Amino acid sequence: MRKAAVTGHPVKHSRSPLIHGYWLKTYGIEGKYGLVDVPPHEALTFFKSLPEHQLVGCNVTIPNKEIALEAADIVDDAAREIGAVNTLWIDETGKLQGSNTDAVGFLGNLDQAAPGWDTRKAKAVVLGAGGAARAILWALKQRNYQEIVLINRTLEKAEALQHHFGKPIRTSVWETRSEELENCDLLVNTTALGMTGQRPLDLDLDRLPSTAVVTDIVYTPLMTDLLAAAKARGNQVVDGLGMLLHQAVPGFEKWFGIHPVVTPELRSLILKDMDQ
Ligand code: SKM
Repeated sequence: MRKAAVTGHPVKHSRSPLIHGYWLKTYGIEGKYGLVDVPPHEALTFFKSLPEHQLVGCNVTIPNKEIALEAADIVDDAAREIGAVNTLWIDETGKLQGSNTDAVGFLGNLDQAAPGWDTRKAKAVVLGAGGAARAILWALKQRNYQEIVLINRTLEKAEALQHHFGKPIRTSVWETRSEELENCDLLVNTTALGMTGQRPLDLDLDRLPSTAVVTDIVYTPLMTDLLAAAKARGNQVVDGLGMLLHQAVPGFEKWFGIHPVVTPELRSLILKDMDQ
């Protein structure tokens, strides 16, 4: 019986067991997907000894993604350039491989929820320069956005990412966030502002073109203030839950051998769990 798990610290809030459990059942696979709390000081040893924990691989969530990058014997371009690993698996030769599927999850979500979202790609505005922003910047570069404006409250953090990822990223100070929405085709919030328990994201959408797509990587609540305000003025909006569902796809395929589909039924299952 093949077993995988989500690892993090804390981790009990994770919906990954529900997602993978749904696919195991849907495809009739006799596998298991659990949840293991791994504190950062134990993470390197844990990742390097997955077989001893009867695991063929695992998802890695906060705060261990950089440690997982260090633990892996082989990492793909996405993980190396993003600087974080969220999916680990043991390959046929016994080596530990690592990937970052958050970027793929971000793109998969938009492709499914807003087909054609990247037809116009003159300008994307990304709010926030934390860990999550790295995967988003990498993803948008993959789709050849002409200009990506990175805005963060601490400009130095944005500048460090701009330096790391290079063109076509340009930084701008937090005070310009509403002005920068002029001619914007895609607006992405990667900050925690607007999340349950956090302050709201204070953003004036007046200059945002009505054709712009707006997405938030936060999914609690599903309809953040940003998405509600954008929707009310006619913009197409995409919530963050789909990113979580789509980032899970490559891991499941590596561990259990089937490329699973993100279905409306799976989404409903997670939404039902979130209501409880
Ligand atoms: O990158 C993902 C991770 O693979 C799983 C996860 C979760 O279970 O909450 C969240 C993200 O960090």
